[in-house]
Amino acid sequence: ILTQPLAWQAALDVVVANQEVIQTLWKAEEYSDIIVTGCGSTHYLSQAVAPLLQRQLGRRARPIPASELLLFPETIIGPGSRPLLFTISRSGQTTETIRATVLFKQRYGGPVITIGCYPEAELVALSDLALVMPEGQEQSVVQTRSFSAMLLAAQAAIALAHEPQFQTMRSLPGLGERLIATHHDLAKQLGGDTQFERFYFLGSGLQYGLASEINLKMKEMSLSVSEAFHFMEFRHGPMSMVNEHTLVVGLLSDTASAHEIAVLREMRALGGKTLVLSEDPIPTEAADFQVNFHSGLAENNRAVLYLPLLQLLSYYRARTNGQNPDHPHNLTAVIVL
Ligand code: F1P
Repeated sequence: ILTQPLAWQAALDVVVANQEVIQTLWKAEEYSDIIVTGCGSTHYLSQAVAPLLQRQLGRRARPIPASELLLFPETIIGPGSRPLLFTISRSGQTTETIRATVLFKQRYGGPVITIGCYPEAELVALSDLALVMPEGQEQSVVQTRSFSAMLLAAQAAIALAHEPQFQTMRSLPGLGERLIATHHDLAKQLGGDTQFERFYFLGSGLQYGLASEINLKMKEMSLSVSEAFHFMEFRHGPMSMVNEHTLVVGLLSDTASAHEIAVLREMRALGGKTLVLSEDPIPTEAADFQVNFHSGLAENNRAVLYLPLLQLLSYYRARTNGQNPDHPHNLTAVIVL
């Protein structure tokens, strides 16, 4: 978790090395829309990448779990549509992702991009363009460094559609180092706080995918009660679970933060504690704990920044619960059928 900024630098280097081919692909007219796919963590990564693609490239983009694309392709790809497939997989060996890609190529024939961490993987061989970062590899079953390196590679590749935005992202490895150094203690304190029995992670827009991923970290590493919701959705039922033993973690967006802060204020009034991650400070009546770290980057480009801290929160919670955070119950690093 702590070495992630090194993998981020590698991710930026891989994107720079493929700059021309990426920019050509973004402008190509051979595809009409984009399907982003993966499994588990890499499906959640797809949920962050698809909104970014749609926002930055102006093309329709949807995140679909690889198993759904494999088993129900006709419910996803409509008649006359000519999609590009954007696959994400740490191992590049997950059966559903590979089979969905093979089916996609046979049936629809559109271009395939993949992001992963293993150059020799089957998925890499199946793709027209592969952005591969061996520096993202990790021994842990749980995806941490790999996830943020793959997210950053996707964000940076998409930012290349608007060159000046890409340039701002070069500061991310340094910012990440600083953020970890300044806020590690808070993650440790909250992860070790046994008053918390339930964790809710809230994020909207592209942050929803990250909230979902961090919820998964908390669940698989520490076996705690943990869920992710879109900010406003949380008020439509799930908030009945909020009590004084609840930590609600909010990942604020750039464009809807007033609504998001209102939800957090409401959760505090119900007795929950809140941890807020944002670019600028928010009113103290909405936050028990705040991580405001002014990066100067737009949400589209900085999303990766807070991940190490939230992974650390799950790590310390796992230690507090007596779990081995590297080896969750019932889980292996790659799921092959
Ligand atoms: C997908 C995945 C991982 C998860 C677990 C099982 O792997 O769901 O996200 O941590 O280890 O497999 P991949 O396709 O990204 O390699």
